[in-house]
Amino acid sequence: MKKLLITGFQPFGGETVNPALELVKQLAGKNINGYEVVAREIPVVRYEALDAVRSAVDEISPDAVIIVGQAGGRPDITVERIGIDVDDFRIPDNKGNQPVDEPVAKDGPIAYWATLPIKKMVANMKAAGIPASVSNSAGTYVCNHLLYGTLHLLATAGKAHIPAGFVHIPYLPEQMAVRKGIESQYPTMGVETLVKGFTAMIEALD
Ligand code: PCA
Repeated sequence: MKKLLITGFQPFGGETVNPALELVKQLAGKNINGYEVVAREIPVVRYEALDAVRSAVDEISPDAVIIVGQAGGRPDITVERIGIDVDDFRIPDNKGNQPVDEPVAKDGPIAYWATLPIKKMVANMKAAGIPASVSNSAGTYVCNHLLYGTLHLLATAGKAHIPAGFVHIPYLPEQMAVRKGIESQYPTMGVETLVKGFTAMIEALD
């Protein structure tokens, strides 16, 4: 059976949960569209995140890679189109790194397109009744770092044929329930809805 590596980030920025990690735990071990889903937890730390993906790719030899992160404030599931060669962290990562306008890879190209079928993934989710869209920026924090870094890693390892990319997801309802005032007013999506969306999304893979 083919293998899908799906990764979820640890909590960051003062949160005690990351919806990405909660989601990938639910998907771990499932068989969807002929793929065995293999889940891994990723630290929100510059380069350590990339080391974790590199080891997982070496260990699992996946046929596709989907990296998942939280995009607090976004209302739907967003499939990222592009990763760019810059680290410009508005808040420090979980080890205190806060690069300003530094490259992810010094001699890398300025950007990589995600190699997943992003339009089909979005269409499948919408057909399943789950709000989803293409996003044209994964930001300049650890998520973009890992998206760009993974695509660069695959390209330079002769593995560019492995479809890979990044999906951002909203906050969980539980995260808003513990906040007060205006900070509790962000859009949320529950984990059951996320699982339904990702199941439809994975059906879009070849
Ligand atoms: N979201 C952050 C990093 C980890 C995560 O889940 C981001 O969007 O960069």
